[in-house]
Amino acid sequence: MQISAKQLQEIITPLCQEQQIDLAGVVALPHLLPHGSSWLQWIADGMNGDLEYLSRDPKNRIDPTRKWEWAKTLIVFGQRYTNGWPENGNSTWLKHVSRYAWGNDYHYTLLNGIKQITSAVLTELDSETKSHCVTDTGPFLEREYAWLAGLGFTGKNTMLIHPKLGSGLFLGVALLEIEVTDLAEISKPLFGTPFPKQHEPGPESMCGTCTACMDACPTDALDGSYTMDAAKCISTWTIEWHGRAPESNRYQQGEQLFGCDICQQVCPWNEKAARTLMTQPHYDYLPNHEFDELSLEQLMTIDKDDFKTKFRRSPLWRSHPEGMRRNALVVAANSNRTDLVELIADISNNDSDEEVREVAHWALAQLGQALA
Ligand code: B12
Ligand code: SF4
Ligand code: SF4
Repeated sequence: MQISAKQLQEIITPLCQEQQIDLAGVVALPHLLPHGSSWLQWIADGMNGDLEYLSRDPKNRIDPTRKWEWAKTLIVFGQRYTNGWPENGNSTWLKHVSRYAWGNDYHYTLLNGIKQITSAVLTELDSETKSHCVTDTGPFLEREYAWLAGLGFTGKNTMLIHPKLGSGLFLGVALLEIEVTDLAEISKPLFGTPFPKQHEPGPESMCGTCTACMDACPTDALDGSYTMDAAKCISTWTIEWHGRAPESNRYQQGEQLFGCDICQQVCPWNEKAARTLMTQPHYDYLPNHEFDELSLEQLMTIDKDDFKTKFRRSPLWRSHPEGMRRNALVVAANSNRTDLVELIADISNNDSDEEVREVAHWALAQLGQALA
């Protein structure tokens, strides 16, 4: 089945508005990825920080038709979760948590939006062709497709940045068996604020001589190659490694409990977005004020059941209860919370998890030095 790009644009525009999705663009498959070899080299160099899922299917990530041989079109979607930085994270809780995790989990909100749009497109076309929707978790180089589809450029902080919306965007994709013709007749992207040229992919990057993100990164994870050493990233430590920051680097985590936004906070494109964007992002991403009263004491001792009740629908779910306890202990040590010494001593003896006990011992040693 075939459909023209203009027809798809007409169908998709009201659907994106309905789902509060800010950007959508199309890539015809198969498509050569200009940075595909750089991705393969990144994996070969072991820059993925033990994130095993990335090395499982590296070639599929540069050609989805290896796995979904019926796929003719990839639509990539972008959904804002912030109006740029600075954000008014005025509660203690919000100050310690990365902006993307203040509200509900985008793995539900954006994915649900993409599924609704895809199914409405197929219904409109009276088509029973195949489709597959995914956000984040599938083997897709989402940022590369987003750039190819005209949604933004790559920054030295490795983020996909839209010149007007900044980098506070989630991405997700839909594979369609439908072929989209006459792509050159529409301006990119298919939906949302155009960026900047028509027809051809925009510039790879618009960073120029700026190095603010590299200079600000506390762990030197960014080297200007538009990729990062994931083993050095605080997001990896606090989210993916479940609170296992390397002992000698724990001080670099500072007071960050979950994720890290430093390389986005300093980016001039995000400052510009914060000055100019007026509309709120999707309401699911507004701060969940139920968490405002949560204290470090509670997080250092949170058990499985309490963790499940509080964080089931939140991105923090990914840290696991033990990871949350470890992260909270590191924050307590790094913020000189000497008032918590007794509780931390108790954790160092009695927590059910050996690694939590080890981090508590470390935290006690740090706080002991602060007291001495
Ligand atoms: C693994 C992963 C991580 C890892 C590694 C991140 C990284 N930079 O590689 C860790 C855990 C550190 C991480 C952290 C975060 N992540 Co993450 N992460 C992913 C994931 C699952 C895969 C990314 C990946 O493949 N990395 C490998 C590198 C090599 O690929 P890449 O990042 O796509 O980079 C491209 C460029 O490097 C480019 N390239 C290569 N060479 C060159 C050369 C030039 C000149 C240029 C211009 C480009 C270029 O080509 C690459 C491939 O096309 C994606 C989802 C997905 N399926 O894509 C989300 C994703 C990238 N993460 C996302 C988010 C929100 C975050 C955090 C902000 C969360 C937080 N606050 O803690 C941080 C941001 C940290 C940062 N500066 O990247 C969003 C990013 C949205 C956006 N606007 O870019 C994504 C897309 C998830 C989503 N669906 O929304 N993440
Ligand atoms: S998220 Fe934080 S640690 Fe990771 S690259 Fe950016 S500034 Fe560095
Ligand atoms: S801070 Fe500067 S170098 Fe880094 S992504 Fe933003 S514009 Fe590019």
